[in-house]
Amino acid sequence: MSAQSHYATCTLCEAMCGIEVRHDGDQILSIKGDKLNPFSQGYLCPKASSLKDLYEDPKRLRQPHQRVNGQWQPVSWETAIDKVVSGLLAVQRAHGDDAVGVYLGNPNAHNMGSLLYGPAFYRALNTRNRFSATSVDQLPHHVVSRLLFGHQLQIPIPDIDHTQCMVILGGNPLASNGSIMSVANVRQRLKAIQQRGGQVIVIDPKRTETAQMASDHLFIRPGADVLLLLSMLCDVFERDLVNPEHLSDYLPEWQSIGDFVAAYPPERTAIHTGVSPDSLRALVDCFCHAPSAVLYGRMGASVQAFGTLNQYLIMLFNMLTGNLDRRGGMMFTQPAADHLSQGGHGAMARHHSRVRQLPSFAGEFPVACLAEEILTPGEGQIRAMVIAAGNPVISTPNADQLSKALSQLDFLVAIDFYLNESNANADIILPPVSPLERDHYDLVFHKLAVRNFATFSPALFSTSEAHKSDWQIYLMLAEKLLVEKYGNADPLKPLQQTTPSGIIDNLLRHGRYANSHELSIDTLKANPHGIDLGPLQPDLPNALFTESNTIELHLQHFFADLKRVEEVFFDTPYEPPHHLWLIGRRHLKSNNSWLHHVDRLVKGNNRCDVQMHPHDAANLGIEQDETVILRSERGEIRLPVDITEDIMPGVVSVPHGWGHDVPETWGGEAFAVSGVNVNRLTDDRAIDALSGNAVLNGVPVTAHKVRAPASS
Ligand SMILES: Nc1nc2c(c(=O)[nH]1)N[C@H]1C(S)=C(S)[C@@H](COP(=O)(O)OP(=O)(O)OC[C@H]3O[C@@H](n4cnc5c(=O)[nH]c(N)nc54)[C@H](O)[C@@H]3O)O[C@H]1N2
Ligand SMILES: Nc1nc2c(c(=O)[nH]1)N[C@H]1C(S)=C(S)[C@@H](COP(=O)(O)OP(=O)(O)OC[C@H]3O[C@@H](n4cnc5c(=O)[nH]c(N)nc54)[C@H](O)[C@@H]3O)O[C@H]1N2
Ligand code: SF4
Ligand SMILES: [Mo]
Repeated sequence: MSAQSHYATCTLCEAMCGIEVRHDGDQILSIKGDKLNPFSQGYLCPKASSLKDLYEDPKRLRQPHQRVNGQWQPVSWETAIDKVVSGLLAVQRAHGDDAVGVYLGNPNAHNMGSLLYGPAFYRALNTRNRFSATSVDQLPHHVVSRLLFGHQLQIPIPDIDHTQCMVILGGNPLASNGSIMSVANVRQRLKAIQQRGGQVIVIDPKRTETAQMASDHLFIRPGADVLLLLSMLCDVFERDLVNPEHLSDYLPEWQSIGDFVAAYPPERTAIHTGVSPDSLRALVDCFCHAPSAVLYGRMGASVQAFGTLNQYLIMLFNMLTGNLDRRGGMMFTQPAADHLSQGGHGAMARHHSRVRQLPSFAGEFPVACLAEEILTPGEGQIRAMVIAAGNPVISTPNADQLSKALSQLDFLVAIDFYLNESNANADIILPPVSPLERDHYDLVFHKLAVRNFATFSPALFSTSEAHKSDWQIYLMLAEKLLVEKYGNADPLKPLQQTTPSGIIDNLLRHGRYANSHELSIDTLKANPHGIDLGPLQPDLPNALFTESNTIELHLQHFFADLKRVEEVFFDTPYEPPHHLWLIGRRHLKSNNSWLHHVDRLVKGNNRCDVQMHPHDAANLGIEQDETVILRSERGEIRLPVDITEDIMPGVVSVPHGWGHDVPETWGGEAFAVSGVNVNRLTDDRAIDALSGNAVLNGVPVTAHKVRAPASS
């Protein structure tokens, strides 16, 4: 054998970087950025190398295991699938279909096999109790797109490559590499805005990596974005800066928006936001006078008490300034394999959760109510769970309660190649192959990308019959379950006769570039660096899925939440809080909860500590690196402090994804850094009323000094 290059896409985050894997047979020699990939142009972040670690890790599970008397034993696929299906069915037969719950984690979105074949299994399970990481993340974006544009996945994306003014509210793309904005090499693309005379403005309680390179940065008090946005809208009406231009025909009701926001002049909100009226008006001026501009809000703006109203107001602001569906503004994408018409538009409130009566969205309940559905006795109580590619004990609010709940289940199944903090108690674990061992096409992230582009990654390493991809696991589970339930698996015939790549091939051949670029899997295989399909294009009215063929503002529905705004901020006179506000952060070398066992990623400054402003540290008598106790209504954690002027006074920041303290997990090796689970502090009772999304930013906490040495 001699060294060869294989071109693929990194599956670890939303940026879709092209990689060149040098390998000699099944030995990976190096992973570098693919310079010829038109989307990422050679860019890569340090996480890409962990694809090699994942592939090689001898401790990664390669065979199903079942737990017998507390001991894990390898079993055949056949036995494992039989046991999973009989275990789940036993619970459903005794207690009803809803007694089985499902939690789907984030990596499902990066896995076309899970996206295309998972639904068959979950449909066959026929349970209402479905949950996912969506409700600790981007749920507000789906709700807003569902109502305004008629489809939950029709989310417009910042046209970063053409804008002259980009305002980033609660996102840190330099660490996250972008989200709901697939954008490789975001640093370069933000720099390019500035080089062409434009502005990048970051509004964040932290002076983040992104804020440091921005043209301007404004601190904002966590959770107060809704007031900033209301004041921005109030200001554009007051100063007659509203001009929806080409959008007027689609927005029959736009003039009424002024009535709802008139009560929020910047002078009324400044005390809460920490943004002075002058700064706010300067921001509005900069935005409104730019030839094109885009206001983009992410994690920090979405996963907080007013996440949905925030995303709605962001969309209104873009629309009222004429910046939706316009070059350099927020634009709809034109993906090559478009699955929009295939999936649900996003059914709203079809069901309500049993205990708290929270409404479902797109067939899922908010994960903030998962633990109570397991812990509260009664008909419909969840007694068994399937957790697929997720780690909810680390990622969802009130970790201790969920941990307790999962340990009480009668039956727990995991689809994962590692034991993690959530599935360590499972009865059976079904491990799929690692990313480089499966075909890959980004069904979701091409839809959310800043440029139309298509690329296909064939599996680099073929695997034997003994190893299964997620889609094969799902197909086996669905077949067995349908046969057991109904005597045949006939509904699966279309899936049995194809593969995920076959489905993508079909989508490409019937997609909008079928003729112009003769797109198919074969064409993409012949172009291993991917095919550029050009910049985002104005797409109204085609982009609309609404019955009226207009943008439906649902003013009463969204602005009903102003009642809560008044209660939270204005019902009692302002007083400085006696607590600190907890927010989250990401590190370039972390990926949610799941790469902390890879040594090369936890070296250096990737650590789990609490960042605190020097004023707060001085008030509390805390010095650099000392251990601090953070307490909330839900729990407490102890971790070292990092004192920095880069955080707003009154705010503390702790990264999520840590707290690796369960034996045997992640291959069983001791962690160089195990950190603590910040979601022991977050509260399952705190949700965004309009969506049920969890509140993970802007959580009230207190801090105290301890004398014991730091634990991480
Ligand atoms: N406090 C706080 N909490 C947060 C956040 C925050 O900012 N602050 N962020 C939230 C967000 S945005 C998200 S998306 C969630 C993430 O939360 P989750 O989705 O629950 O967790 P992950 O850490 O992504 O879990 C990944 C698991 O999937 C497995 N896995 C990886 N790839 C595959 C695969 O291809 N197939 C299968 N079957 N398994 C795979 C890994 O081994 C790991 O066990 O966390 C949320 N939690
Ligand atoms: N390296 C790395 N990359 C990742 C991930 C990862 O874990 N590691 N996770 C991936 C996932 S699942 C997602 S969803 C994306 C998320 O991608 P981003 O949305 O860019 O998420 P963060 O980097 O957490 O940035 C959120 C920012 O919001 C700020 N913030 C917190 N609270 C508030 C608030 O109340 N108001 C405002 N205005 N700002 C606030 C925080 O200080 C932080 O800078 O990243 C993805 N990419
Ligand atoms: S930014 Fe890093 S993790 Fe994300 S796709 Fe690119 S190389 Fe992979
Ligand atoms: Mo996420």
